[in-house]
This record gives sequence, structure tokens and C-alpha cells, in this order.
Amino acid sequence: MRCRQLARKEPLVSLSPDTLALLEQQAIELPSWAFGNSGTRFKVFTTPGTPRTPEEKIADAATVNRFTALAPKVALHIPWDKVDDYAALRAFAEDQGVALGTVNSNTFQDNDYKFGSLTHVDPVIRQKAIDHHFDCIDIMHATGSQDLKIWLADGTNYPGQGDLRGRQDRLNDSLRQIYARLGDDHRLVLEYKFFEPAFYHTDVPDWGTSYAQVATLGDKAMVCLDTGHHAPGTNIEFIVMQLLRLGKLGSFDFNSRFYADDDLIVGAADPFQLFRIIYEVVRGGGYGPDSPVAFMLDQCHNVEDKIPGQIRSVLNVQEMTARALLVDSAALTAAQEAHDVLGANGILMDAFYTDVRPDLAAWRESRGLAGDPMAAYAASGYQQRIAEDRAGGTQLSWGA
Ligand code: AOS
Ligand code: ZN
Ligand code: ZN
Repeated sequence: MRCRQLARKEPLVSLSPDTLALLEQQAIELPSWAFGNSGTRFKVFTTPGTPRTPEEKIADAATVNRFTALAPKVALHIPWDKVDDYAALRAFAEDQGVALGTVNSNTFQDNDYKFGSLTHVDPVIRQKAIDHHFDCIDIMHATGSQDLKIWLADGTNYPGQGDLRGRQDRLNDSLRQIYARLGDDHRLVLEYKFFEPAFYHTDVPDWGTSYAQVATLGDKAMVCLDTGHHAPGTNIEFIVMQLLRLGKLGSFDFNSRFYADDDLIVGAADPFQLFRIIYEVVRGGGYGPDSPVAFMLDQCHNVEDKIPGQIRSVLNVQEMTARALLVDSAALTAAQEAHDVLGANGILMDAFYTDVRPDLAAWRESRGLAGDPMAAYAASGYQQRIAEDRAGGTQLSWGA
């Protein structure tokens, strides 16, 4: 058995032109709601300069893109980003240099949905939830969006409260109707979450249920994996591998968690987990413009400034992608097939421990961007400007 770690003398060469060419293709979609005020159930702290309109949220997202060249799309949430004219909103976004991305539906803020939405026993309420998705699809035609993302708050709090099987059957019927309404270029992505706001059961608790549902719909239906929606200790990269293997990984909602659905900055809690996830994405053919996998953030910034919070997030994703692209896959396969347990592990760890930040900063500068986007943003005066300009009006909250 060869000890690869001891044999190596020279430091790893970081980013090759091939790796940089792959990084050039990185596109991360920002959630509009990350720019609104958010909080815990104890307090929502406001931030000076928080947007008052969907347009201002888009302008802030475009600012993140200007400093990083990593975030060319903004995801919308309906009705939080409701406007009269979505074609005009699209034109506004394009003027700012970004496109409108995933449309997120919302069936969790209306009294009618107290006992469910797409799973509801009452056909009138279930139809209302289906119709909301039809409205979202109409909006997607106007915005040029590809993905309709469905996350459901549906579930129950007590054993016996609902008929688990009946709810699953109604969900499938509702999803079939929504799927039938999609445009040719549209996709439906179904997000799963094992708890909250319902605590005994949720109707789409795990990747298997999401997969079982979308598999009955057709090729345009995929699974959305939110990194904060798993039980502690879950091997998320295994799920990534399996969904890619099945051709059903449609998108990520990236964020970090320490305890529950914390929605903290991606890569902040566990950069190694993010690395492992992105390595499996790359390994499974899920990276790049031709892949079906959309990289989205789903985060809230409760105490930190929102724009730098998003800048840090996309940089974290870029750094872990660069490290994942550094894995010597030929050597890894050879070590795996030789049952060189520690050698194989060492190859992965070599890539993870490579500090790519200086290389990425130099590469950014070579492309006319600031080497340190966080510092450049802080020095730009944008934060002060929006704090002054947006002094009047009502700042938007996460759910508005
Ligand atoms: C909820 O926990 C989910 O992560 C959803 O993606 C949700 O739509 C998003 O947090 C914005 O409401
Ligand atoms: Zn999510
Ligand atoms: Zn969530």
C-alpha cells in the first residue's frame, strides 16, 4: 500500500485553467427574501436600507452579482414579490444585469391552509391551492422563469389527526394537475422537509417521498434538496448521489444549520459538509450550465447585513466548488479500487484542505472584479446610499 500523504513533498498546485474554466460557469440563484428583514419568533431586527419593494430586492441581488459575477438570477416568492406587471419586473431585472429565476409558491400564510393546502380534504381549499400554482405558472411565462418550486407546510401535529395515506393521494392528484399546466420549458421542483411547521408528520418529509411523488409526474418534475431539512447526522451527499443517479436532482436550497432549519449562511456551520455535497454534485455530472441542477440559496440574515451576507454565501459556494474540482478523481478511483482506505480519504482531504482563496482573488482581479468582494462592497458606499435613500416607506419583512 502506497502512502500518498507521506510521498507528497510539493504543495498542491491550486487552480488550473481547466478548473477556472469550470468555475467561470458557476451560477448561483439568490432568494429575493434574503434581502428582506427576518428574525426569530422572538424579534425581527430591522436593517437600515432594507428594500421596500420587489424592485429594490432585485437591485440588491444585482449588487451581489456585480461584486462577485456569481449570482446572475433572483428567485421570486409569490405573493411576497407580487407586482402588477411581471414583464416590467423582468425588464427591470435585466436592466440590472440579472434574470428572474425560480418562482416559489406560498400556501402557508393563509388561514384557509390551517389544515393543509395541496393535501386538504376540502376540495374548495385544495382547488384554491392548485389555482395559486396556476397563477405562479402564468407569472413564470411573463418572467421567463424555468422552475416552479413547491414547498408545503402541510402536515399534522398529532397521531391520528389526519389520514396519512389520503393526504398523500390528494397531494399526488394536486401535483398532477399543476404539472399538466407547466409550459414546455418549465419544471416543477418539490422540496422536502421532515418537520416544521407540522411536528408529527409532514406530507413531504424526505427525498424518498419527494422522489416517489415527482416520479409519477414526468421528466419535468424533480426534487429540491434544502441542506437544512434533514435530521442531524444525515449523510446529505449520499442523497445527492442517489438523486443524481436517478436523474431527479433538480435544485438545491443551500444554507447552514446548527440545530434545525436555521437558514444561516451556507458553508458557515460546516464547510466540510458543503465540500462533500459539491464533490458528489461534480462526481455525478450535476455541475455546469448543461446540468439540470440549479444552485439556489435559501437563507435569512437576521443580525448581519443582508448584501454582504449574500456575498459571503456565494463566495463560500465558489470556494467549496473550487476545492471539489481539485479532487484528483483518477487517483481517488485507483485508491478506492485498491481498497486503500486511508489513501482514498487522504486524496479527498488534500483537496478540502487546499486554501483556494488567494487563487480565486487573483482570478477575480484578472476578470476585472475586486479580489476581495466583501471589502469592495464595504468600500463602495452602496450600504450607506440605500440606508439614506430608503429611509421612507415600509421595509419589507421576510414574509412580505
Ligand atoms: C421552508 O422551510 C423552505 O425552506 C422553503 O424553501 C421556503 O419556501 C423558503 O424558506 C421561503 O419561504
Ligand atoms: Zn428551502
Ligand atoms: Zn427551510
